[in-house]
Amino acid sequence: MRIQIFGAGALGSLIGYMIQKAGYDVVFIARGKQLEALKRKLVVKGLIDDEVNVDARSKPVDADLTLLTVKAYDTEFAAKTLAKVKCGIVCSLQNGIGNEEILLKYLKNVVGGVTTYGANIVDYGIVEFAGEGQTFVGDFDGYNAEAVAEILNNSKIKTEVVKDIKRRIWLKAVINAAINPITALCNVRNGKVVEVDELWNLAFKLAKEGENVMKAIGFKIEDNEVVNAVKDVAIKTRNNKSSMLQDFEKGKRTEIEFINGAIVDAGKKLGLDVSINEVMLKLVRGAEIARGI
Ligand code: KPL
Repeated sequence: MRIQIFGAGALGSLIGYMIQKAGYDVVFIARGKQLEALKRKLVVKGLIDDEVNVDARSKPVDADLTLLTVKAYDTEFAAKTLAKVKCGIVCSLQNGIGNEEILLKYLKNVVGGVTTYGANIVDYGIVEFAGEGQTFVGDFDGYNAEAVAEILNNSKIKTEVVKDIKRRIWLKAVINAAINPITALCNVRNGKVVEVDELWNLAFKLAKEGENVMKAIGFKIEDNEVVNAVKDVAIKTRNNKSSMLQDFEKGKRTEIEFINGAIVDAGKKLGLDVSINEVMLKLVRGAEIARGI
């Protein structure tokens, strides 16, 4: 069985490593300096210390399962590229809202996923395994989530099949919307979002706006579930630099439009107040545009 990782960055490389270690045939799709480094070897640090040779390529191949780990703004390009090969089941393990819907425009057998695995790129070809997380998958098109979960669980990536994957994708995005832009704009690690009153006040409002949008869409949300989840994630990942802060530091484009931007779009359509999310969207996107990104 051949498994392809489309977007072998931090998370993709770590997941690919674990699947390869479990004995599957894995192909890593990457580009630029990351691809060149992976062609030499993949180094894993942190919770695991290891180095392996991997099959790294620039273009996708025929596979039984494709795990998609590209940034949300690359999903459309990835989907079009994958449509040219027999990419098998396609499971998104990305951040942000709307990835699966984009995939469905071009591909069949789409599985949605969310993961809280912690992975950071130390340097090209070197990934830090920062924290073991939980992974949830659920079907969007067809009935393949069980097969995906089996492969991931066989690879020691703890995965559960759920019926409410859309809700979980939204919840993760709302949590990211409350933590990531604050950490990026203030240049702080996740813990500061709860430790500094001024920042928590803002995160709380961001979470409440996201919660209102989720409720209006029809997702089942307990009172304070979102706010408590934001607090919990910020505390558990207190020493992490959020993905948005890491992108910001590297001068790379962030996923703000697929996180706060998606909440703003949905909230406005529903006639809800999403003004704080909109401020975050404009500040982060504005900073990117000002830097020519
Ligand atoms: O998902 C994350 C991210 O950085 O994108 C959190 C959970 C905030 C961890 O850093």
